Amino acid sequence: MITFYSERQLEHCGVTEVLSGEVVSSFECPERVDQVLNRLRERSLGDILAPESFSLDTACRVHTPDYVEFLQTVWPRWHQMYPDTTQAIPYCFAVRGLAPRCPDHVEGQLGYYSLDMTASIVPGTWNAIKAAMDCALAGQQHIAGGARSVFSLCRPPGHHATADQMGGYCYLNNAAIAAQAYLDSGCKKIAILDVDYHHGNGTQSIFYDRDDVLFLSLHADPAQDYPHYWGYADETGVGPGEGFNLNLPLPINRTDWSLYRQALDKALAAIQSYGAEVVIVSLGLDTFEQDPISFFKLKSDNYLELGQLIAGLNLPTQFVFEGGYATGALGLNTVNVLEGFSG
Ligand code: Q9C
Ligand code: ZN
Repeated sequence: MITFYSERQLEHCGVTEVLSGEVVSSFECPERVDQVLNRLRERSLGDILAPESFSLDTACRVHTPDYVEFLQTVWPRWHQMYPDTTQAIPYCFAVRGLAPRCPDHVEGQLGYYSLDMTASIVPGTWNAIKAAMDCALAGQQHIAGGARSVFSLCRPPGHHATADQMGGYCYLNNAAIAAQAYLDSGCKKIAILDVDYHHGNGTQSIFYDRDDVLFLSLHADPAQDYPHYWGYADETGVGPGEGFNLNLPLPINRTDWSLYRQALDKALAAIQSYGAEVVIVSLGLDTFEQDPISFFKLKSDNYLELGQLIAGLNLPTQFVFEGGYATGALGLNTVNVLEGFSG
């Protein structure tokens, strides 16, 4: 299996985030991809290629152009206003009750275009976001060209990003952009299977009123964990999208492989009856038992089986990297999914 990866993705390195009210170092760090790359090379999974540079047209079909423009320009604007700081973090928000008006001030815009405080901006953030998107689109082209599978090693991740808001370490929604590219090149039905520990609220919201993308997510019950406001089982889509959104929330304290697998079976059956032409897997590895910010109990061997079960769909499959913060085992767990898939 070929991997698409660009070193430019290392240019984003958040400094700090707030966890349980305390300021800590960012969990979403460049070391994550180093671990995955090391393991990919060790196990000789396949070539690791740098993607070409794509235009922003497809991104602007799933995101608003003003949001994409904001992402490109926010760092220089912030830096000009606050030259002695090392990162921009949103901290005032267009919360309920306030007029949804986009202000001129960079500090106000950070909140306007954010869901939470975890999407920090440093000088290299845009380069990394753009390179991650390029990996997603290069992977899409590879599958469209006839490959059975591909791994888009995207970082920063994407599945929390909505049409016009960043959050949960996500800026551009890499999986959604790939899905749109398949549709624009003639596919009619795409499934996005999101196995990250957290609900893929961004992907859900982008395709919520559409029937050309079936979105399925297995995740921590939003009543118990981030992203808190989305991910319930009764969110099934709206209008033409009704019935094309499947949330499978799982209890945070007793989800091990056997419980996880039951939900996965439901999701795989739904993909089959939908008749998807391509599956995009939003591949988060934060379901791992040792993940520092999550509570599921999956073990490293379970990821081999996860890959095997996805392969059972017998569909062209694009893996798009999302979360996973137990850096020590992240390479092993990621490559286990890919090897399990390849057989
Ligand atoms: N108490 C991804 O995995 N903070 N994003 C959670 C938990 C945000 C995770 C705090 C976690 C975002 C792509
Ligand atoms: Zn996650």
